[in-house]
Amino acid sequence: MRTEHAPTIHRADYRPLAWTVDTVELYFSLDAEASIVRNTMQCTRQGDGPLVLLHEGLMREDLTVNGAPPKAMRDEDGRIEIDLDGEDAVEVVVVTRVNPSANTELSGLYQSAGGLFTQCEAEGFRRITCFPDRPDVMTRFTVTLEADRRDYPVLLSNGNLVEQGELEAGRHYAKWEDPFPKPSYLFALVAADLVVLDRKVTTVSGREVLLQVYVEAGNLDRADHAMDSLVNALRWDEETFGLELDLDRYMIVAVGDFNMGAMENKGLNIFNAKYVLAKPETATDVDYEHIESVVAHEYFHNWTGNRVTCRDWFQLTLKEGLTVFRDQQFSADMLARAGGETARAVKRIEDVRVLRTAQFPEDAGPMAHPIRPDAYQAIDNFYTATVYEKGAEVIRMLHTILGPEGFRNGMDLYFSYHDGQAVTCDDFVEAMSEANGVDLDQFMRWYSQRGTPTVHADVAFDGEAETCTLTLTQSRPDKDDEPLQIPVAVGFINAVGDDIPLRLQGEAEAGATTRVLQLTERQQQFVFEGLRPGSVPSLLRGFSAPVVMAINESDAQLAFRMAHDADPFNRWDAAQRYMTRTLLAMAASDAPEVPRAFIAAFDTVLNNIALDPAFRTVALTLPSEAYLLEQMDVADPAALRRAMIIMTQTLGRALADDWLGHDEALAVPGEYRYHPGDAGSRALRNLGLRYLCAANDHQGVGLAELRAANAKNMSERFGALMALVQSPAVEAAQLALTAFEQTFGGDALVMDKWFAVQAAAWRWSPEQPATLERIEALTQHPAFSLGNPNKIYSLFGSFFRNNPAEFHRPDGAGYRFWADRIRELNARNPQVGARMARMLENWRRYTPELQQLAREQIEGLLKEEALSPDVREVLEKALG
Ligand code: B3K
Ligand code: ZN
Repeated sequence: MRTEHAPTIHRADYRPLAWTVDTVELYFSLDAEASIVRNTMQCTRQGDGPLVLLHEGLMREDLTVNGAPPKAMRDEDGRIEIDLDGEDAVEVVVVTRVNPSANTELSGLYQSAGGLFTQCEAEGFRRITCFPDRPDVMTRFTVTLEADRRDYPVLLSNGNLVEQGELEAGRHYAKWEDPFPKPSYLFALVAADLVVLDRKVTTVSGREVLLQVYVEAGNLDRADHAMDSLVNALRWDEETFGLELDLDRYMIVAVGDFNMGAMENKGLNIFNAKYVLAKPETATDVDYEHIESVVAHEYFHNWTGNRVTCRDWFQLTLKEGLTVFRDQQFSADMLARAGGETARAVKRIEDVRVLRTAQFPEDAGPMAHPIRPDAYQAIDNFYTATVYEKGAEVIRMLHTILGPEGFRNGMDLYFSYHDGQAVTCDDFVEAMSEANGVDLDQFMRWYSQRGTPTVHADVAFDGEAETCTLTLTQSRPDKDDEPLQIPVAVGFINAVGDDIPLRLQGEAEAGATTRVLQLTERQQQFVFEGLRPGSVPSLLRGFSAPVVMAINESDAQLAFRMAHDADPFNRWDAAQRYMTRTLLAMAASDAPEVPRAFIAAFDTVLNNIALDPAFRTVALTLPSEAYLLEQMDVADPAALRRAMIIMTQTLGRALADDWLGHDEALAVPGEYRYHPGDAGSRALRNLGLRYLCAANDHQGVGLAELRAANAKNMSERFGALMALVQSPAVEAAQLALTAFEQTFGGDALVMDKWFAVQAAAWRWSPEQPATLERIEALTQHPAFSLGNPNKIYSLFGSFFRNNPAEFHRPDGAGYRFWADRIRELNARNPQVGARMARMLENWRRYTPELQQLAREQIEGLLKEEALSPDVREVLEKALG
């Protein structure tokens, strides 16, 4: 492991390399303990300076230039520089030895369940061989894999299989050629004992291509949904963007141990098994939805990321923000196709919920950075919600500003200019600008601003003239003198709840009911004609920009919009605002109570059967605690938790008959199918069980017990289990957990859920054991393993992230537990360790007592000598 102090890398320091690699031939003699990698590179000069090769933790056995040891070579801090004065082209050969079984970081070549896999983004390739391991070096790869046939019957790499055969001593080989030049981060290999699901499809231009999903033996019955998702993604990209699959063969491989979700390696995507495997008995509706979107995301990278890649890692959002936007649009289209426009709106709501829960706090904390950062120490720390989710919102604003056609024209121009290149975010925005003849210089500020901007709205009616002046004022936390271009979608609702056609001053007649205003100055006024006082504004419809919209609204106005806003996103948002203010007031009160008017507004939505169950579910789900804590002046997890408990119990008790009635009415008959309509019904029933069980309602608990034991699909089974665990019905919960464990103990992915639900458990009464004690015991469970990232995320991640009141315990035990886990993970898997380290980065937001306890732990960790750069960067920034 690297333990030195990592230097800070600055975006402004980017320089092209003097040498590039045109072709590389890799020969892997694979073995779990000692794999030999022979790397032959044809390098050519493209500027002045030495040839640079990067490496990390490698045993180097040989290095030659044109067949001889290099004459002038320096090798320091993982960087080899070879002076080659007078040369313009050389052949460099490097031989290295790597031990996949000892690779606990899961970066580079590593072992999982007896198979060998790679993960190279961002800088894992240098852990396999010495190479100019940067995205701006694009190379044609030929790869030969040689391994024992019995242990590793399947040998895969990028591109097309050109040769395979038997060798002596039970070994065999396969040779792969990737016709497209690519950066080293997209290299991949797999050598494992796997089974495969094949499907052939014909692309839009009439080429037949082979799609494959590789899984462990016994999991073939869980691969269909991933395959269907892949086919849908392929079609969607053809139809929406005119982008076709460029290879004859496209493979997805599921692996049990993986640091993140999945990886878009050219033609050979490697996936966390969690985002591949699904069947009704083991996967929930949410799992199905995630699989569809992650499969699509990686597939879409083939054009946005692989064919056109990033010049340097600062440009990460060029591929990630754009590809998240594309996968969001794809999922929305898929959902709408099956479930209508509400399903599309629910998807948008879910995406914004993620943004507000994960990205807003990040943007207000010590790791805040622009979607294109200016500096980093460990690039792996910058695969963030900001780069991904806020990055996607920035692309969405372009889509809104330019319209779908203008956006498509911009994409076409982008590919026509940059196919096969490694480029920057400026190149992308310039293509959008040129294709549309629109100046986007001001828009470009979104790439360098950090912190969530706020737009204040003030509405003034002139009753006599029947005009309404909407004054919008923007402020940004970093630089207030450089206003952003912010598209603000607005509507107005009349007294009976209908949307009003809008006429802006100067327009001859009224037009659409939702208008997108372009806010480009610090303050701007927009005058609407023909609007009566009392019309209710509905602002930032569809969440048209990643900002906080601040407007004074009474509870009554929020309740009105909850019931009538024609924009489903804003209807949901009105509910969120009402819930947020109510919960915060309760958290601040000595005798918290849920106001009656609130219950009535909630009741109205619950019983409005004209609304899809999926929509009612999101509208009636309380905001996440992470989001709520962010809204408190001083984050007080204990006070908030008390309010949350009273709120859930009250809504369960006061509306028990309604919940029970809907539960019965919404039962989904027949075989399980993944369909937004069915999923919505199941979700509303699950939500009902949560409120009922929280209130310890007899009938509700009984229903949950039955369903946890007998439901035919995991959505209902797990929904019921969660309702029991998240309730004062301690005994029923324990019985259900034990039964669940007996049924699914051998299924790693299902057990991840079992760990997660316990880690997130609230304490409903002082008699209940503390969640932390439970977690400590669970670390000894045979299904738990520190080497498996999914287990870390399930047990520890869920606790740190989703259970603030138990994590931020007043005695500091949660923080001590956190620090011990960081110590262990830092040594074993720094990427995962750094992610866990980030869970306490916003410690300054908490009460003074908690701050003191958190600071002690962070300072204690920073005294450790062997901190990885990843973990160190996070902790140092946290301490400021
Ligand atoms: N590009 C990968 C993420 C790699 C993370 C490296 N620490 C997955 C994705 O965004 O598609
Ligand atoms: Zn991605």
